[in-house]
Amino acid sequence: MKGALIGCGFFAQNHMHAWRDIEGVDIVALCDTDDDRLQATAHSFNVTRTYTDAGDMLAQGGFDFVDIATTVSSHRPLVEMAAAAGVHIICQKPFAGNMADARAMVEAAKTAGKTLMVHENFRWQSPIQAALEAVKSGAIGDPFFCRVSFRSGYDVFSGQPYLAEGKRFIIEDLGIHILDIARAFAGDVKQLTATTKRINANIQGEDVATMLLQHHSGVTSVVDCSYATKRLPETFPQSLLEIDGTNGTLRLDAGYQLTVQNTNETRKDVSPPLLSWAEKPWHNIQQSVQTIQQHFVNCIATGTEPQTSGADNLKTLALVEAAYLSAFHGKMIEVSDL
Ligand code: NAD
Ligand code: 89V
Repeated sequence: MKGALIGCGFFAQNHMHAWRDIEGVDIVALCDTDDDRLQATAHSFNVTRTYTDAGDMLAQGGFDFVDIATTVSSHRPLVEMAAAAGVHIICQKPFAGNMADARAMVEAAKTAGKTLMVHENFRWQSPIQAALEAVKSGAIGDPFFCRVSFRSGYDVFSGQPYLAEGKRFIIEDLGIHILDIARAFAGDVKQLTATTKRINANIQGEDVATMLLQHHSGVTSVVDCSYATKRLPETFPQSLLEIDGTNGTLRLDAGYQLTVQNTNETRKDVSPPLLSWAEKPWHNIQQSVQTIQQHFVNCIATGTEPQTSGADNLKTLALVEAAYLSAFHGKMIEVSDL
């Protein structure tokens, strides 16, 4: 399978390492509007076809899919162009800045008959997958309460300076992952209430968000995120879990420690492996990049819908919109209204 990457920035380097390790995939072309980044990535990964214009690259073709690793404002035009060119698409999160753009992208891929997957990788992290497996096996009975928590003081702005500049920050960038994890455990959401705060005076958006979700399944979830939490040991980028079920409890604690209590107690270290190209503390995220990209390839090969498809991601994105609306208006939001 041949692929092309659009956007050769900070996070795309992880995509490229992961593609290199996925059997049967060859990235044959790269595109970035910034020629320095483009050439540096082409040199690192030995790719000869380089473009500063995605339209030119798509017009020349010669690949089965594009991997869009740009920031959100370019996603809709790039996805629509790729769909019109008749290639499969994997696109980074946040999928879109609003629901209308997201729906248009899903429609474009559907019309083209091509797979569109969102690179929503947090649910693919191996510690989260281990917890999902335990819950799905019935180890704690039927869940009725779920907390997904991400609290950190890590300086994300040095690697991703744009995160300090947008009016929206933590819900759109990070909360989106944490909300998606809540969906993976408890299903789709009926109602959502949120509060937000900005603690860091040097950024434009909110860096603390606390969300209360009522799922259609009857589960209540608390999803809380903060980049203003100065605590040692620093847990970036771990998502911690507390899930209570009718027959027991599951906890994913700091340091990737998974505990399941029912009639017995089992404790497991579910630390992610450190891939050869990865570095701590990002290794958890980096491994999930490899897993999600492998999932994309498998889905194309078997003609199946990816778990985190564009259509599926509309439901995660709706929670982001609901959270901002709820925090702004100070009221509970019916998610189906979005
Ligand atoms: P970045 O700014 O470092 O890189 C983006 C690159 O895209 C830049 O080099 C830019 O020149 C290029 N670009 C922008 N528009 C383009 C266009 N129309 N055509 C070609 N190139 C274009 O950003 P980043 O930190 O690498 O983030 C990229 C995306 O990845 C963001 O959406 C971010 O939210 C996401 N991200 C995801 C994770 C995760 O774990 N899933 C982690 C970090 C970042
Ligand atoms: O995963 C992300 O989207 C990143 C980070 C973990 C820093 O929030 O932007």
